[in-house]
Amino acid sequence: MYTLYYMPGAASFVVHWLLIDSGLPHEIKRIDGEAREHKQPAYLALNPNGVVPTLLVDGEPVYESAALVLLLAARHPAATLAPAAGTRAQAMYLQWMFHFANTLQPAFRNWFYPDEAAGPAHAEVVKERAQQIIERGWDRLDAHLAAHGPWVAGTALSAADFMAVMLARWSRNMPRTALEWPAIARLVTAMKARPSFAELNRREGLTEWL
Ligand SMILES: N[C@@H](CCC(=O)N[C@@H](CS)C(=O)NCC(=O)O)C(=O)O
Repeated sequence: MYTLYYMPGAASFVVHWLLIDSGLPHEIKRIDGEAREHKQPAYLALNPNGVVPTLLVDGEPVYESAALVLLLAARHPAATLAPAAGTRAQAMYLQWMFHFANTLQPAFRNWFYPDEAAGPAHAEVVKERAQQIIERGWDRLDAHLAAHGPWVAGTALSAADFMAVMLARWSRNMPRTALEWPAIARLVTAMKARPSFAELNRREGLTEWL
């Protein structure tokens, strides 16, 4: 049994999606962002960074969404969401998961929290730079999918596809959404067709980008 601490549509989205898609027993606990519950001592004891997601794994808290994606895929091989060790598919899977986590996610953080990096006086320039990094990320992902896809790890679906779609979703109100890139749009369409996607949105109470 897993327990996921989440906020609707946040970085917890991909973890929640994998739990549903793989049919893993879990419960969810919604964090009240407005009340800043994620900055209160009870939550900070689970995740000292004060962000979501946190997942209780065998009763112990684990955080960082990308780590949780890799962890769930590794712990549940029957779901076949992690390519076999030593394969080219595994190399692509790990490369893109780390690229998502190290480059795209921090850029989205800057886009959504532009005051954080250098204070409110520099928010506009931070956002501008974040947009450039994100769009360059879509260029690269799109080219990769067109050449090696249709999935992030090549010819088979993996947990990295769920991560890619969460990030694409975050771009929905940006000047250029990820759906402007054709190979990414095809991936998103295929992933959205999974019944788990509708169920996830229903459970998180999300009505946009369905
Ligand atoms: N690297 C972290 C980032 C998590 C993160 O930034 N979560 C955001 C939502 S997407 C959050 O909790 N924001 C609330 C806040 O920072 O106050 C992860 O991937 O788990």
